Amino acid sequence: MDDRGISRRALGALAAGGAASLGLSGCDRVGSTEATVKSRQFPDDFVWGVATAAFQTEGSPEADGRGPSIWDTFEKQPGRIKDGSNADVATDSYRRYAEDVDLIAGAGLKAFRFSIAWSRVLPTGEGTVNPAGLDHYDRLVDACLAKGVTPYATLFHWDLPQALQDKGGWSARDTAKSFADYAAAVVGRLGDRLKHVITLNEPAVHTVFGHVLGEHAPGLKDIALLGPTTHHMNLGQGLAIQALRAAHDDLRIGTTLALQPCRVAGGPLAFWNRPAASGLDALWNRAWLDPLLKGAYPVLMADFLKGHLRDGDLKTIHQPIDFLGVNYYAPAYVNLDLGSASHIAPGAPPRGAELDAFGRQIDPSGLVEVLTRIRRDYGNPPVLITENGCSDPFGNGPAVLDDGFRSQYLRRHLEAVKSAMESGSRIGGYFTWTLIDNWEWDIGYTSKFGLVAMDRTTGVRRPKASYGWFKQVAETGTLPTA
Ligand code: IFM
Repeated sequence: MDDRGISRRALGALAAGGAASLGLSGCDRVGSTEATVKSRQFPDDFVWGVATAAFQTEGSPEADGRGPSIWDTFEKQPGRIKDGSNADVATDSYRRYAEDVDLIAGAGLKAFRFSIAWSRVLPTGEGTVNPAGLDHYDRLVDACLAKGVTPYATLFHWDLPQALQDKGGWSARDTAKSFADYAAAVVGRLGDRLKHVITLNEPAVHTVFGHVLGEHAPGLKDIALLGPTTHHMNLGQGLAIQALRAAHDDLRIGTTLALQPCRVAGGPLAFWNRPAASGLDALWNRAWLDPLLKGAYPVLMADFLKGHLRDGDLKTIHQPIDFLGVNYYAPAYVNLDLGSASHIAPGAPPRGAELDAFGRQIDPSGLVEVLTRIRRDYGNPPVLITENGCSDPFGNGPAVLDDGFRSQYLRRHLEAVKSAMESGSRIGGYFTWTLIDNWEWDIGYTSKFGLVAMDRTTGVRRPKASYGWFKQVAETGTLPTA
């Protein structure tokens, strides 16, 4: 660490730790992770939905003039994807979207969060719009509306057009402007029916895993990219919100952040870990929340951002939003490591912690912590839980159809949501991740997060027990006790 916050070398050590470094701890023991609720009844207008993403589900990479994205490039590079798979078919949802919408409506869900593939709309990311690519989303939006399902479209869920990456991707300032143009093209065609738009999905994950750790596309490992990538995604979001509102004044616009409490790892010298935890919190949570909701970057980001901020940028980024999307899976724990050059090191989960298939701690209290912070420190904006869910045990085996563990995971996190609501948080909905077992980025098909299993040979979908469980919750608005 240096006196201006996390140093470039400091983040380099996180890179060395890999993915696990961002979510694990060395806490001594686990405290209670449960949230308590006064009532198990959600409001009538609470939105129940599922979330998906284009690259993880659509397949049909060459259909109707789609251009390649950075994930098409990345998945073909040897050794990048754990099981050597690609997303050429995924859940085949480009062709089977109507079946997906039927499954959503069949579960009594009233909302579908999907993402739009930028390179279907603009094959090179900019320039001439490809109407055939937009036709797909036109059909999808209409299919949702016909079934009483409200579409929520995410504009960027990590699949940047490769042609833009060739010009520097998000580390280039021009990409922010291209993103706003793309946003305008989407609502220019769909905005008469698509009223809920989410600008970015988990930009911290895309920045850190894609540009610093090299584990996601575009596969870069360069700490110098952290500042420009963060800033240009924030700037692009601000410009996109302006463009969206200029096109249609009745849109409900939000963004989706992967928020994690950055807890100080335990042990006898726990207090030493505080600066490291603050550093991670700055680049993972506050680098996105603060400029959007407060109009300023955290001081700890100053070193990274040097030379990239221009006059007026923060004003552009500080746009009013209609909701903040929160994706929550687990807390992070951080160690200070005097033995490493950076002084920052990953911990391990607390002893005795309950872990999901990712090795992430199952801790609903972390969601309460995140929601409490948004309420107390950020003016209590309206919130949607835009992702939460868990995977079957990893591997290539069949999906677990009798997935009581998933219903329990959802129930416990919904208790956290309800508990925060009872404390005053303005939470309007909950989207579980995800509908159908899909392609999980660098680990391919080895994880299964769906309420529905899919036979990858035939494409046939088969609801799991959790599908029926979630249906009952959505239809009654009542959370069972078990
Ligand atoms: O599959 C991902 C999704 O794309 C973004 N949020 C986390 C999910 C599960 O890891």
